[in-house]
Amino acid sequence: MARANDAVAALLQEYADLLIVTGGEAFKSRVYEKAARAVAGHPLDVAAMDDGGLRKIAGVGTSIAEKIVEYLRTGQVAAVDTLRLRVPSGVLELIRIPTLGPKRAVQLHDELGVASIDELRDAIAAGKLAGHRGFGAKTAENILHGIEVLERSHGRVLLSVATAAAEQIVEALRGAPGCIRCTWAGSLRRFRETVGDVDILAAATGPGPLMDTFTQLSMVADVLAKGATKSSVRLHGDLQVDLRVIPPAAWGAALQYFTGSKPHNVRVREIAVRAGFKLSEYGLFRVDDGSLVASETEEAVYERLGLQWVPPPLREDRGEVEAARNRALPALVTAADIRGDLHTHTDLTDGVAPLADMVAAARARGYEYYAVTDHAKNMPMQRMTDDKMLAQRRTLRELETGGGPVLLHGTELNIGPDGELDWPGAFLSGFDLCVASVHSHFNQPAAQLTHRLVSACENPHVTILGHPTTRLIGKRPPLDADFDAVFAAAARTGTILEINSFPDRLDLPDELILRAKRHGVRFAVDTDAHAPVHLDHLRYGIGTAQRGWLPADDVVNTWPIERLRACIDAKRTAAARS
Ligand code: DGT
Ligand code: CA
Ligand code: CA
Ligand code: ZN
Repeated sequence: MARANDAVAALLQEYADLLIVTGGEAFKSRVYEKAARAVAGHPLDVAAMDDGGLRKIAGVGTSIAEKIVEYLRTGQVAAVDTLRLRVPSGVLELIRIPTLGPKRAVQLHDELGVASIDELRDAIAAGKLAGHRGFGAKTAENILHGIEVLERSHGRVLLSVATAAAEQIVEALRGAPGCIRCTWAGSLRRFRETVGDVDILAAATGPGPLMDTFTQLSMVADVLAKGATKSSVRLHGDLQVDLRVIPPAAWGAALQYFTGSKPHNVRVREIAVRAGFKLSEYGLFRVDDGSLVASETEEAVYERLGLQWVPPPLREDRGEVEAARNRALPALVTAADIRGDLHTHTDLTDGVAPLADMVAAARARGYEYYAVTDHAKNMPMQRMTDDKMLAQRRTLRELETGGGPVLLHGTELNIGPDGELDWPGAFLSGFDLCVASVHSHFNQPAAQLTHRLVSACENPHVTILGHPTTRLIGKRPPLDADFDAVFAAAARTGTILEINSFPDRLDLPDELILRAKRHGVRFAVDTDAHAPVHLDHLRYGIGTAQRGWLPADDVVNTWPIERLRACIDAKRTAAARS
């Protein structure tokens, strides 16, 4: 929303899907898909670029640039609209199922007459898919999974999308006359992976000008309600935003109330009631004489209840209130603790920026170290070879002599269907570190998936297990593996678990971080950046780590480089001894 890139990328991806559905050339579809990825990862806002600038983006030629310009000018693209009209509306609905894909959506429509998600669910239940080419029992199950994922995500948006919108709105409101403070609360402040609606809170002397500014923002599609203390709008792209304006003296109490979560607030209110208080969005009051006890800051509200201030990511009723009462809340890891990134890509594989640009971006962030981990050779699409990898290593060493972060040469290995990796130990030992991830065969039986992940942990050269569940929020469910067994193997072998910061991954998710922590595992908060702008996604990974109650010491990329290297070497030598 702050950048037009995401909307443009979504449109290009839709066009790629529509080309397949309407029987267009697969080649052309792939061109649009590639351009969609490049636009999403481009450092500059496409809304601020002219035709010439657009055509400099990798994979964007004349006709794609024209479509982007048309979209930015008019909000639509005639070619996309034309294709949409050629596709039955039922098929358009089916394409949205993440595990189905455009080709099979058409097949279902043409061969079975399925024209909606409900009809598809009925057809599967009646066993009608059986016997149709490409639709085995496993496929049907997989489609049902996809429908479930789609319906669960209904109406919720990714944390990154909500954050971008909230930042823009808060900036506008802070400039409005009479605004004293403004920030966001709700699930967004708690860093939940998806957000139902954005809750903005402002303290002002008079709410009028804020409500006017808010409802007149150019990103607003509809004003749902406009009042003296509360207004609600729907943005282009469907996200709902609520604004509450409160008197400055109530700031702390209101922020506490509207940050939630509801279960956390229930716990806190119970404590208030037992102590003879009443807690509302206006303040903490004594029940006997109605006098105000605290309201100006959140800290004061928690303090008067005998509690430590609770960081918002912890406010989920997972034991944080008890811990706050015992002064036992963890000192959570913050972005300022991070010394380097351990999982990033370049245009040698599917990144969109050259090595030198990625390194320059890492240097600009002030990182002490930075690992480049392009995809390994068993992923055919990436066209990786031993020679290319070794050549990249030489370039990396040359870049390092220019100052800046210590550069680590790594790779992202593919954990094969039987747990095998891309290269033998002799070649792997040449890397400073290796990330290993599952990129294929997601639907194997649980025991086999567990075996694959455990085997990867047991390889002495595997430093980090990348995006361990492989879920894509709203698109692909997590692997059906026995994660407690995987975490136990990671702890036993000294394998680090990734917290991937990419907004549609956030993998490991918070609940699995909590489980893994009980096994005594260490974590790495990485961005998996495919472009310089992606290094900024770190904040979402940090928020997720905080929701998993992690202190800095549990996160290896807060450590000095010597300690990190010693940890990597320790795993390799322990394996060599045994
Ligand atoms: P979301 O929007 O579904 O991602 O989740 P939240 O947590 O942002 O929920 P939302 O927007 O309904 O409400 C924001 C916060 O306001 C919520 O976390 C707690 C507070 N809140 C809203 N309504 C109530 C209520 O009826 N009772 C209490 N105790 N708190 C409420
Ligand atoms: Ca909300
Ligand atoms: Ca709300
Ligand atoms: Zn990966």
